[in-house]
Amino acid sequence: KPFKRLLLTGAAGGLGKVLRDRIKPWADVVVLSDIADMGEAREGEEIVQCDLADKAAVMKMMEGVDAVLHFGGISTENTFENIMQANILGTANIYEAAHKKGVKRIVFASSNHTVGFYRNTDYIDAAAPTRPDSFYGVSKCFGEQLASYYWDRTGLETVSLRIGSSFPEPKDRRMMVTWLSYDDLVEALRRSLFATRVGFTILFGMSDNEVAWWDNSKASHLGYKPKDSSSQFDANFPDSGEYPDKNASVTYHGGAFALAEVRYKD
Ligand code: NAI
Ligand code: 15L
Repeated sequence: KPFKRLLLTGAAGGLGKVLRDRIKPWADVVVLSDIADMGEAREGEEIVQCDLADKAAVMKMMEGVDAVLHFGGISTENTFENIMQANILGTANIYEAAHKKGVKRIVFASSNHTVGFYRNTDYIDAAAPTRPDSFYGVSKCFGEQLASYYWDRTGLETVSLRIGSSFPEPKDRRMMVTWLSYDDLVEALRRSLFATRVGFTILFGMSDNEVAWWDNSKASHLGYKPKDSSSQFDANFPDSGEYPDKNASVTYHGGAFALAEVRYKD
């Protein structure tokens, strides 16, 4: 198998549960990590339950690891304090430990909310300035900047996968544009882990949907070619034909995250 030890953080989460079995062919041992319970270790698995904000625990968990799929953290908007611990400090710990333990490559589960304040009339690529729509989005921008810094400073490579909406099916009209099927997610990870050189690369995680807001030409060296399309769900979300659309959540790439009422209040 290509890796001896592959670390997956966020293993108890929605995507972590999907990935748990599907990444097995890539490593002798998959190290599964989360702050939440992950059940029993199965064959070829090791389980480390810890808080990513705990630097010593992260350092220990990184021992002997070849590559990291960093999916752990808070995955929607929250207080800055909570985001700071899980996503900002947590990701900084992952990078420092990875560097210290000689990890070669990280795939960072970034998010479309790094650019959530672009509008549905904007078509952007990886060179577009970030426009985060939430503290959550800001924390993902921070993770991407760490990736850039560690690449330039230490040679640790990262693909920042700016995931759109990775669920079994699109749940609304916006997700017809942002949807990333699980099969395409796995393919994006496969390409990100096994492309010869990635340096610091940003890849938008979307399927081959009919409408796109994001241009992946700056990541063409990964050779990622999605196979699915949200068009199979067309009948579920007919276009209203109105402009501007009454459904304000389709105005911004980040959807409802960009709407004022989502602003997190203590
Ligand atoms: P999720 O919320 O289901 O999973 C995240 C996991 O991280 C949870 O199991 C949680 O217990 C764990 N976690 C939270 N704080 C932690 C801490 N301090 N220490 C250790 N573990 C901690 O989210 P989901 O949907 O599985 O997403 C996984 C990753 O992908 C997240 O980083 C999310 O931001 C990112 N992502 C997901 C998208 C999607 O469509 N599902 C879209 C864009 C990004
Ligand atoms: C994300 O970043 C979230 O983790 C996920 O729960 C969805 O909200 C997704 O983006 C999205 O924008 O649809």
